[in-house]
Amino acid sequence: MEPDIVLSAPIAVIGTGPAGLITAHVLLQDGFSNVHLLTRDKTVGGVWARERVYPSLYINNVHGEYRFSALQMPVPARAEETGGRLSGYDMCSYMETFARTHVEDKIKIRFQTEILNLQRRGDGIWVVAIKNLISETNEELLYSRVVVCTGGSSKPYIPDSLSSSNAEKCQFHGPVIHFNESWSRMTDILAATEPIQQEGENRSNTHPIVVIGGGKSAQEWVLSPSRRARAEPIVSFSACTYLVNEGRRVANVFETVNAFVASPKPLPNFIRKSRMTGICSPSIVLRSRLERFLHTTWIGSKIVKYIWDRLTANSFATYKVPLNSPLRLSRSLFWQLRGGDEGVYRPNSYHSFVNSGTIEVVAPARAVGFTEDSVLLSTGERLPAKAVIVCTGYSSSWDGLFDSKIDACLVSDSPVDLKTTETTIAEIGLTNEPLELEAKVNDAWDYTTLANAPTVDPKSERWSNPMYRGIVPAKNIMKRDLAMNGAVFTPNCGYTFELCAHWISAYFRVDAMRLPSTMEQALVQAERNSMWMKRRFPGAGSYINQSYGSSLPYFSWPQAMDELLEDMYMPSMRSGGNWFTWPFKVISVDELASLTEERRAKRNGASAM
Ligand SMILES: Cc1cc2nc3c(=O)[nH]c(=O)nc-3n(C[C@H](O)[C@H](O)[C@H](O)COP(=O)(O)OP(=O)(O)OC[C@H]3O[C@@H](n4cnc5c(N)ncnc54)[C@H](O)[C@@H]3O)c2cc1C
Ligand SMILES: *[C@@H]1O[C@H](CO)[C@@H](O)[C@H](O)[C@H]1NC(C)=O
Ligand SMILES: *[C@@H]1O[C@H](CO)[C@@H](O)[C@H](O)[C@H]1NC(C)=O
Ligand SMILES: CC(=O)N[C@H]1CO[C@H](CO)[C@@H](O)[C@@H]1O
Repeated sequence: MEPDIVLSAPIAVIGTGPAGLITAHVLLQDGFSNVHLLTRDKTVGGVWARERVYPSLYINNVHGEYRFSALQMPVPARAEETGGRLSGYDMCSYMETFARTHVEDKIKIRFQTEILNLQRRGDGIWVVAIKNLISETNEELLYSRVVVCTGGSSKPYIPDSLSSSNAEKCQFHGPVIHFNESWSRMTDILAATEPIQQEGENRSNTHPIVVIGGGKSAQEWVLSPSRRARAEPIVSFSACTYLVNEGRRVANVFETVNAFVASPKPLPNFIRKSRMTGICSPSIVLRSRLERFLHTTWIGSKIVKYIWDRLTANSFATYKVPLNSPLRLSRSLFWQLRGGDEGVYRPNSYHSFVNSGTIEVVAPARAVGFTEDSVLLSTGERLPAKAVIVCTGYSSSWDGLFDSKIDACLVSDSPVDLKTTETTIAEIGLTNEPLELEAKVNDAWDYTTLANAPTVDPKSERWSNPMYRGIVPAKNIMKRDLAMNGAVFTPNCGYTFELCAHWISAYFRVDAMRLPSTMEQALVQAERNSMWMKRRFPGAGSYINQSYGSSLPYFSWPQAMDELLEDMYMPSMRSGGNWFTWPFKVISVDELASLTEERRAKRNGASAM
């Protein structure tokens, strides 16, 4: 195709979270002239949108880790004490500014537009069925290409037994709310419960708000209602007086809790922001001699184990977590995908409140249902409750997007014949079924650091993720008309989403790239990555969904990012350093600032030849 035809063809970018915003920005920078950015929200930011963030939300990242190269982020308040920890509001303001100055200066975002369904017609055109949430009408839009940036935390998952309809059946009349609505429905929650009248009052006389789940959302939430927070100065709750003054009794139920990292002082940048953690985590390819030493020799594995054990011990020590504390009901940091980063000690954090008994913990236990006035536990116990917050995670936001269940909602004179619609999902191969290609994958990954993996139910390992690099459905790779951004799971979303956006743009532009040359090769690579994910993070399939875990480099994200750069024939290892200093060099997203230019130069150089 002629370059100007490629560049002027309409592209839909779905979602205005960080991934959608940076994808639109990079495509526009790259010369695509017909980019449409759609979201069902009223404002930009996704998880960090103004309609979602709430006062006590602090994120796992510190200043500099979660931003894009085109815009600096102001240093957050009290950075010295907190190590630069970012709040939900910091993220929100940043995303709003980025959208205003780097996206909305070129295109108009279409808000309150829910995507119901994506289907590819026989002629290759994407038919995007949308619902206009203002006029309550349905419509179809046509695009040549689609980038799905709908996020990992936009479709709440609630097991049937804990749903509000089941609660009603069981005559439990208090509010039962998924975490995603906990802030917007705060008044209901508060109305259902009485505050503790004074310090030292016998708490067991009031029924608590029961928070179900041991993940980050559960923890963050229970922070706000605790009256203790009021007195503590380190993290500012000034915007939170509303909540804090409403001190409620809170009980948290979980089977296992997230592992966490904390240290008495903020970690220095040469550890926190360098390749250090990445090197100490085995990755799908061991790219350096140092990594091969650490992960394939006996002595290397001892060093790696020592480092992770120290980090864990140091974190427990920082919070003085007693040996019998439920906070120790976590998988080790090394094997865990959902570690929380607490940074430094905070007297008013979840962990402090559990230690002091301000937050009651019921664990290990699983909530399995309701009675009139309590939550039913797997242990047979009944936990009295007035209101319930269900923090059971999210399912894939791609579920249902590509299937034909929505056909009934389409406008009746739809030009799309139904037979075509049913085949989109099959055509792009976005299933969860193992591909049975194991025999074609040669890697055994007999790393010494992967010995003694935790055992998991083999049934839970019957899944596969047929995405190439976590970005493109492998089966669709030759078509170059569909990609996803936001599903490569790393602790540095800013860097990852920006680089994935470049990869997608290069892929759409048909730039010279290192790509599989056949669909079959792409499928084998996708299966290889699925096998690796199961090996590296056993059991992950039971809670990681496609839209936030299509690929799981996690700690080894710098290596995965280098691979993406090399896919575009761009220089990798951009943090530099010599043979001795490279592991300690700080990785900054500024390394990507000139990538559009570099890619343009390469493209022009190549076509001049
Ligand atoms: C409580 C909480 C804490 C977190 N903490 C951290 C952290 O500390 N560090 C970190 O890196 N990450 C954290 N995350 C993960 C967070 O999801 C990512 O940081 C980031 O927001 C993902 O960006 P995204 O653009 O992929 O998706 P999102 O931010 O989820 O944005 C998705 C966008 O897609 C839109 N959308 C979805 N479906 C449709 C549809 N059908 N039609 C139209 N629009 C649609 C949404 O409206 C939204 O605009 C946290 C998430 C939660 C919920
Ligand atoms: C929470 O999820 C439900 C179900 O998907 C959705 O209808 C609702 O709008 C979400 N709320 C927020 C605040 O995102
Ligand atoms: C608190 O109340 C419970 C039940 O009403 C009672 O069993 C318990 O002894 C009381 N505790 C204190 C410290 O008064
Ligand atoms: C691979 C997959 O789909 N995993 C999970 C997605 O999320 C739900 C709820 O957390 C799980 O039940 C799925 O197994």
